[in-house]
Amino acid sequence: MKKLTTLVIATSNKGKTLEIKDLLKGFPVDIKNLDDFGPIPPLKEDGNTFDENAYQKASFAARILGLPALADDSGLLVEALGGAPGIHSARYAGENATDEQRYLKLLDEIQGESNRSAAFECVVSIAVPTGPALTYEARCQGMITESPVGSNGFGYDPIFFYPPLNKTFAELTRKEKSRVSHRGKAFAELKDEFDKVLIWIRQNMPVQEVVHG
Ligand code: ITT
Repeated sequence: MKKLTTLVIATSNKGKTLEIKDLLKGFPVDIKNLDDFGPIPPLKEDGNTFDENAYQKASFAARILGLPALADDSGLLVEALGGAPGIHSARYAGENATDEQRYLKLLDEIQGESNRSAAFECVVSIAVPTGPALTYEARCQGMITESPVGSNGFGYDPIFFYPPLNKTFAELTRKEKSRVSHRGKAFAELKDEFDKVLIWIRQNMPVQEVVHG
């Protein structure tokens, strides 16, 4: 039987993990979570761009685990807030805040604002332990609602209205969201060239030393 390439999903966000697993369903990779490896140090994430953060998370996990790793750095850019929370989306309401606390804070910040334009951005990085990485990125344009609507999805989904479907992301099924979302679009590019990605991973993985005892 052909051995599958292992790919570690380097995220501790449960909502993201569910979407990524669905997006990669049927592709010839053996998907592992960080939980499959017991405790590892927290992923470092102190870059100035989504790109830098996605690469930091993927390469850190790849180096520590000795396996190819995929990380996703994403966030919400609100026009009326000059692009905030952007790369600070996860920590917008403090370190241990809940998704609800984050989106309520955002609604509070833009209360009364007529410009509700916003975009989700997503950068996906696939890294190998030796350093090189592949990058995919995409955006999804929408509007911030006046109040939360819907209970699907995660993060800022209840306040992100997607005009083409006349619904918030939290009113869409996972499949519907992935068809149009920032993450769905970034993964569509990745999946389009998945054969090449697998070859790239195999060529860039360090050769394992076989020790005969
Ligand atoms: P990892 O770094 O462990 O992957 P994280 O939650 O810290 O998880 P990010 O640094 O990428 O992830 O922060 C993204 C923030 O934006 C976080 O608050 C998410 O909940 C939110 N977010 C990302 N993608 C989203 C989506 O598709 N829908 C709604 N909110 C999203």
